[in-house]
Amino acid sequence: MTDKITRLNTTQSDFDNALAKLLAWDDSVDHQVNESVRHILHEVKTRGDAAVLEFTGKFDRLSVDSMAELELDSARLEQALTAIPADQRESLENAAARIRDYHERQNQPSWQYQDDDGTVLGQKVTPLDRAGLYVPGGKAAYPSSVLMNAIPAKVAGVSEVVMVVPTPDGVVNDMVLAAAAIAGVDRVFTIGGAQAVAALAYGTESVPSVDKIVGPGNIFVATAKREVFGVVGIDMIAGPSEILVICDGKTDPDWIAMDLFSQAEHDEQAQSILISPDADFLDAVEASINRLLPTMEREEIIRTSMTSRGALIHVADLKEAAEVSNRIAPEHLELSVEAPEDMLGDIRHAGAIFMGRYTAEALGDYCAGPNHVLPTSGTARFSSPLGVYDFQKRSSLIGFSADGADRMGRVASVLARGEGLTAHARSAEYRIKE
Ligand code: HSO
Ligand code: ZN
Repeated sequence: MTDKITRLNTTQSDFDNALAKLLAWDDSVDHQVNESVRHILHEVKTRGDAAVLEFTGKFDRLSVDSMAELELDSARLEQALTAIPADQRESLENAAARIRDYHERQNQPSWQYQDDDGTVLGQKVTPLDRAGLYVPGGKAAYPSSVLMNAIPAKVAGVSEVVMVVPTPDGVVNDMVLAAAAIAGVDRVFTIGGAQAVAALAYGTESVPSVDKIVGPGNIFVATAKREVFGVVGIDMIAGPSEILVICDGKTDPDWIAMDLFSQAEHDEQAQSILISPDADFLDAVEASINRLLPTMEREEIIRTSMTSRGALIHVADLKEAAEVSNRIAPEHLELSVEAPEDMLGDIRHAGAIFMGRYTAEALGDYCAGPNHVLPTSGTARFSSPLGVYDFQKRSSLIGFSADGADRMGRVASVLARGEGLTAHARSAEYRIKE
């Protein structure tokens, strides 16, 4: 490695600053991107299919006469299932079954309870009618992400999942289509970019408008999602992948090096950090990194990520490791230690926690069962993995008995008059007994 990986030690006097600098993440808005996205949104909103076709011709070099040519029917999805190698199909099916099982446990029932006077209060859970799933084209087209986004929607009870996936130059990824078939995606359009987000948000003659748009995408897609938020719901704006490994120094250093690489290979801006109380172990992992890096297919991406955003951090003990980890609030946290359960109480902010030496984060990316769409860039401080609850909403239920209306009508009346809202007060008072 020409550039070295950053080394930090919690005893160094400028540790706080050094850590803040390491985590700093530039997500400043690019005005040029903003402007072109706004233009695309406006065009699709006002001109529908015609605009989508034009932008698809321009950006994906796909010139077709009608949107019908950009929709793939279920026969095409079934064909993809038979086109991919059998082991890929089996693994997708195996992963899908585990993801489904896990997410089924997230389903929360509606509930009601009754006051003594017969008043009923409760919460009714309803799935969204329609969800839109954005799937990137090209090198970031992950079939696993199709499963992770579409299965929770289906488990939640969403009636129609509409997937969009760009196919630049007409190149279709059969594994993505096979994943869509397995996950139960209802409709697929081969469109992408801001124009696809606009079509899902506003609807066109051919593309139905959805209630929420989920799924990752490039800067144009992310900007478009931000812009249409409010017209539709969105999941989150995902930043680059992150992994934080806390190791007691007793795991094979090669395993840890590869775990760090596993997220670094996603993106030059991905962030892989190792924290350990064992300085010799940090040296050993660094040696593994240097030895293994030239063997990696994505060597250059990993090198850039590891040297620009990666770090090896020496701490006093595992307690301090947990404190530093909470400040980072990583997307993925591996507890590669003897007794991970003992550390759990100290861990407060992490998208997903991987417990023990055998739990490679990569298993979570594909087939453990929990979702791999997780909060990044420190947002695990206040948000959660994508789940069934993201595809449902809750309505409050309120049903007063005559006695309840009498009792609470008096309270409402006083408060309404205090706010100067007489119609509210009288509406409550009509139902008060003489
Ligand atoms: N680690 C990514 C998800 C993914 N990994 C997809 C492999 N394929 C989310 O941070
Ligand atoms: Zn990954």
